[in-house]
Amino acid sequence: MAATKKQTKPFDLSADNLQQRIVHHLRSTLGTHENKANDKAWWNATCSAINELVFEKLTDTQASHSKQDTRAVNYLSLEFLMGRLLSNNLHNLELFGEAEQALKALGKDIYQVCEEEPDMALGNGGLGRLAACYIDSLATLGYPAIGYGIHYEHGLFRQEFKDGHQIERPDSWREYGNPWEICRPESVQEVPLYGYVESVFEDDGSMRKVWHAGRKLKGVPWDIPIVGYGAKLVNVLRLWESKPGEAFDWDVFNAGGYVDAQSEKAQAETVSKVLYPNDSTEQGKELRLIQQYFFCACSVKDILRRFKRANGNNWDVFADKVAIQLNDTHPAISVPELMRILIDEEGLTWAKAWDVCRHTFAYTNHTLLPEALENWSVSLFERVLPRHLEIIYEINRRFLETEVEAKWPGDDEMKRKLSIIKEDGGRMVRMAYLSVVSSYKVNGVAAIHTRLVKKDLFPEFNELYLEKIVNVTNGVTPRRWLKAANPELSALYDKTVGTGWPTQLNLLKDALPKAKDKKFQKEFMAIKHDNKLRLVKEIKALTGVDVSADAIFDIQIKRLHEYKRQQLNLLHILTLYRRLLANPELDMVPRVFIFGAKAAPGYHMAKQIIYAINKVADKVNNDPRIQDKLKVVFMPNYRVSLAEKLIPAADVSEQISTAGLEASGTGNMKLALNGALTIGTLDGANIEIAEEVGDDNIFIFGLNVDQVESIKRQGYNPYDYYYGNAELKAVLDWLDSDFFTPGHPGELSDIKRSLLEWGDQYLCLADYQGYCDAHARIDVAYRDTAKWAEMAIINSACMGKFNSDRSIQDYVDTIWHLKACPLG
Ligand code: GPU
Repeated sequence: MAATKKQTKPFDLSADNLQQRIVHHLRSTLGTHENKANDKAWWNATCSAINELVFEKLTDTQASHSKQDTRAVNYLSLEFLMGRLLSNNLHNLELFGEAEQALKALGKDIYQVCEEEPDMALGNGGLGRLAACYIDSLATLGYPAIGYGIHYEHGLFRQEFKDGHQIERPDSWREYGNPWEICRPESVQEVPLYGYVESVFEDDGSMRKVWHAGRKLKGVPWDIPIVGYGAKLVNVLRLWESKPGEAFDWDVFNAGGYVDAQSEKAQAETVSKVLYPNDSTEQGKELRLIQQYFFCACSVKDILRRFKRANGNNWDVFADKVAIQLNDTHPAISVPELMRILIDEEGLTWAKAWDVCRHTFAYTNHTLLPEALENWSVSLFERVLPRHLEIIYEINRRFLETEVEAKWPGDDEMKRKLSIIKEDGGRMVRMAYLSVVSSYKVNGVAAIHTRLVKKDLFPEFNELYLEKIVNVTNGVTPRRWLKAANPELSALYDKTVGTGWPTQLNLLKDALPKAKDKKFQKEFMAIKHDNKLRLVKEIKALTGVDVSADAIFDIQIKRLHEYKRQQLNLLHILTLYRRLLANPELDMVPRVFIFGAKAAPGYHMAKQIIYAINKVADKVNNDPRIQDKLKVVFMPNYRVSLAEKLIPAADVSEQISTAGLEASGTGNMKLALNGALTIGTLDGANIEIAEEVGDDNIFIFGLNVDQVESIKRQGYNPYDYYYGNAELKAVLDWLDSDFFTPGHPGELSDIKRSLLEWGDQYLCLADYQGYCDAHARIDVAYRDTAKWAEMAIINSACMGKFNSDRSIQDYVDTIWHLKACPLG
């Protein structure tokens, strides 16, 4: 062998070579030419050039996996919030520099080319983005894994503002095709729905159940290659698109009682048409249940097909080869689906099938909010999935009669309490209970969240199943959220701690001795300033508002939800504004409050809060009296690619949920990693962030979980705070006036009502003063530029724990037990 030199990069490709490949694709794949290609074509050609390399590794990976046949994890999620892929793939292939050079030689700026890519917004928020980080980490660590989800035609809606109101527009991420995906017609699956169940008696006296479907859909798989960092292997994200099934039996269709005016084709394609835009709330809609079942049925069949190809009918080894992770309860129907296939189609006994399931499924819980816990009406289930309902009944019967009875003999109250079928107030299937009973492990997503899952959500299950509930604290991929999003800071870290940090994020700690070093502080803060200058331009372009990079950039970016308390942020902004109007000479460091958030289209109060922030922004930003000390910006259409611009420019990170309600949060990790200081409650992963950075380097305020519990127990009365705090009363009363909505008094009154008359469910008023005080501490701290720089450096350098590679390794060690299989 000639090559003795260790090849460190996945591909030894020069910029010249890449340039030729891009030009080749421009001409032969896209049929255009360098002289006339637009930026979209350049983007497309670059993707195609990269894809060539990716597919090579994808094929190798698949061959190597079939040969090794070790356990793989199947990550089932209704959401994968991927964002853009080009820059990420270039970084993971370690070809970003070469691509930059190649495009430059062709007269193109790589950042501009990357801007052409539409976000793959197949998710709502944290849960979907977590899934995206996790498949990146799985590939990076070389673990065999498949992500399974839905190939939505329309991802999360595009948000526009009209007179301050949120308007939802359809998102069409693949209107002109998508260069990353590969259709796999050879792996199409059929999905039955509706109809009825027949009991068939065999000659030997045994009985078998046959489900006669009323309707059949076809699931068409689209594969997106997932390149891990260093491209040790390429996994796939397999997304199912729904199409009408081949054979269609009208008699059964009518017998099943499902009648609808729309054509069958349109109906079939409706199933994967659009992502439900609710974050942490469930509405019990029929189409949503069908979406869930559709993608579970396709995925389970696909998993079985691969298993059988390697192992035939050797069901004894199924769980040794297959782990299925349920990303929240959304894919929980895959449990009765696997039971159904094993029993009705493969002829296994109940006991054997159940044993297989109980060693295969694991479930991640992402919330304690009661409105997010999925309960499906029994009658809906019966109509859409009659056989699955029977199976759930039987799972429940055996669970109650054996497990619950053994633990709490004769305790009918306990049986009622733990039943998978909720009987009072309309019969419902409790999907969380089904998931806990069927899984071999259940996990929460941050230490405090897991503690509360055990204590408040599933206390009896925790007693019944010792050690089933475990914690895996969330994480984020440092490749996207530092290396790609913040190239300057990445270069500084490369220089300071070496280039190993994108996988070994703990290495950032090696920069800690420099936290007090004046020169390092200057470099660190100069980078922050550059990032802020870039954001200043973006703000101007998107909102028309002028802001100064010398102000504190105070950023709250996340879904709009009352428990996340954007309205508390607003109350504080109003407080500052009032103080400034009373005293324009007030000595305060100029602040820019920046928001990014989408509201679920049917969530009235969330939309009111957006409207209020926009109206306050209009007024504040155009008030010459306050001399630019205060600016408020609501960035429209918050999404992954916008987060990548906002996060590197943040000074302050708002993580202000009511304690006990944010399961983890992941934006908190990304912002701190990029040198923002957190103002936050002792909630979710904030607690673990505080542990990592130390109490002196974070602005904690407000009630903790125990205090929230006790204040609620005593009977919380928001009026006590209203009448007890003159400033608070004044800003709340302000909302009733027409100051912010000239000629329309009362337009913002619902916010006040929700905080007083309607009980202030999320305790904003109780935390108001503490929050204002914490902001005052920030104002003081920011003036000491050296100290602030030191704190920012400490925050960034101490985020090693929140690498999603660590989370994935935790999953592997405590739940999945996988063996890494990197390509040789
Ligand atoms: N989360 Br349930 C969502 O984004 N959507 C959901 O439907 C549910 C939970 C979030 C949690 O709110 C957030 O705290 C957490 O960090 C994230 O999931 C990932 O675990």
